[in-house]
Amino acid sequence: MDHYRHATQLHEIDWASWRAKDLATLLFVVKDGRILLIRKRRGLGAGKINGPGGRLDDGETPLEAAVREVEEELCITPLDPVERGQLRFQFVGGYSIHGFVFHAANFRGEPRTTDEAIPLWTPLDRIPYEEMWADDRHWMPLFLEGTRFSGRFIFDGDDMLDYEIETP
Ligand code: 6U4
Repeated sequence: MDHYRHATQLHEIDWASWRAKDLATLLFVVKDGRILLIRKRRGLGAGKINGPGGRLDDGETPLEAAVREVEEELCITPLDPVERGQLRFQFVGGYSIHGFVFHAANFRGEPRTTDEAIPLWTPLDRIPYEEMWADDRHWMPLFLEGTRFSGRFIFDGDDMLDYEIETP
């Protein structure tokens, strides 16, 4: 749906009826004072640092997709992931994506580099926001303190034009 392809501000969108073109996941393992980030090697945001994740396959729940994407990208299995937030992105041009953000305190296996990602264990006070999507610096602190969040964003390519983040 390209209905909002010209929107540059959140108020131009009827968020009650807004539906994203794609559903996607992000999953962050946080353990021993470090967060497991990746250098993403392909897909949307290739070259950026982010969490492992990707688009849902047909019939998958966000939780199932979140676990599968971590297994595919890093060769580990996250244990007992919990959803902590949702991110709604409208891009200028019409693309849109609704992301579900999961937290896991543990995992099985050893993170490995794959075709899709390079694992980066990162101290919590050294998160490289300048190499991440522009929205991340606004919700990651909430995520790390355990506060649930819901964010809406308008992007033009890599540029974030408008945003709002709500907490319960
Ligand atoms: P393809 O290329 O479709 O095989 P797939 O793994 O399905 O790859 P991918 O990795 O392109 O999809 O999925 C998009 C990923 O990018 C999801 O993990 C969500 C993430 N993402 C997209 N926009 C983002 C943004 N503005 N901020 C952010 N993550 C974003 O933190």
